[in-house]
Amino acid sequence: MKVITTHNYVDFDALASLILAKKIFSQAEILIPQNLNKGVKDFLSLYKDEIFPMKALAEHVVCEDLILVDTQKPPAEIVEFKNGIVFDHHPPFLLPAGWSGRIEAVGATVTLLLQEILSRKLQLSNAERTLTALALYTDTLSFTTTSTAFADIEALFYLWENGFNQTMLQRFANLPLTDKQQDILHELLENGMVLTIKGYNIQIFSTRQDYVHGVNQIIKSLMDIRGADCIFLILHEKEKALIVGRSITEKINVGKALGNMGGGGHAGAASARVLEMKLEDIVTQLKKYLEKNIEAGLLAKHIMSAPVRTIDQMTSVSEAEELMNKLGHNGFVVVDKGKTVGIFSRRDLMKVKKHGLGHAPVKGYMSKKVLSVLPETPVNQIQKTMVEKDIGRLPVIDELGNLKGIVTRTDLLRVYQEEQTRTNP
Ligand SMILES: [Mn+2]
Repeated sequence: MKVITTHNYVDFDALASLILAKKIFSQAEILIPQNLNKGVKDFLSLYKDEIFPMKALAEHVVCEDLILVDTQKPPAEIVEFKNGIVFDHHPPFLLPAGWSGRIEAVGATVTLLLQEILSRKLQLSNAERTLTALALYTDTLSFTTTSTAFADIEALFYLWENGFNQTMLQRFANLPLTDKQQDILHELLENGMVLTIKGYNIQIFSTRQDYVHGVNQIIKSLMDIRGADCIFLILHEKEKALIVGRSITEKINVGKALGNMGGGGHAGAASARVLEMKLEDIVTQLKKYLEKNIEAGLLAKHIMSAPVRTIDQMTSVSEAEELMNKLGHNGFVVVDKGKTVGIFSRRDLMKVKKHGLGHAPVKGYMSKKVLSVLPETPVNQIQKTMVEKDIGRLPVIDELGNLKGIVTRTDLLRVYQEEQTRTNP
């Protein structure tokens, strides 16, 4: 007997991978784990007749070939098998000894299986393409996770070229929160703990439930509402807990953080089950790990431009304009006896020019509320300040009041550009 199966709490990527694997291994039988995500359950109740029939994964399965998709760990029900074949996109990206298949860093397992199907010139039905699209969109959070790869976009391209049901995609990929999920979300929002570690905003939420339906959606809502860089959600009952982590920065690897507690997953999404651990101990252990392992991001002093070209507050507006044009700057830090007293920008210049006051000193027209940052301020905090206060340049001033440099939007963009080149060579 040949068996295709996947991980428990079947999500769309797992379900679609079962179906796509069946196309390739047509002699094999799909055995689907008992617990299905809500969206998957709803999808199956609609599409039951259009996709391959599936039997439930029951206890004590002995088989010849085991085809595992979207996971590398055989379910406990599989007691014996001879040949292991795996298609997965979770780390480690290394086939276990004696296994065949593909384990690669892509956004969804369906991407790998679709490549196999296309290379064999096999066809997909509209229902199968719709399911594959659902897997791609949900597993990559609409192509925004850092694990999203070019191959996922190629898969998407194929699906768009050949067509799928977009109404179904919309219906299932953006499932609104159920009443129960909303209740839990509200409860979580009330007890969240906010930590700032090396400039990153990390939030830890917990609830006394051993299982919550649609935990991914709840975390996504928490991320959206609270704007965190990284979130941990702890579902605990007595001394058992499920910890789920999400991170939107490559500097915080939740896969490693939860791997440290016996779990695993991707850098951006992971989970761990722990036994015999109190909530306080879990939080303490997480904090300790993060404090030790989060790489400090870039700081103001690393990206600022220095030395800063300043002008005295008595400089005339027209002189300042001339300097802007000559040096190609869009603003100057204004000083009085070496002390920073304001910023005179091109925006301020435009306002004065309307009134024909070129001879007047910049002192009267500069922005006097100068927000500044310390040389040690992390870049992500600088970005938040710039966005929230809508300012394009921040002087970097040390504790003694000395002007050390300036950070502009251009500096920030350059940092993101460099980061991107590093992740997508
Ligand atoms: Mn997956």
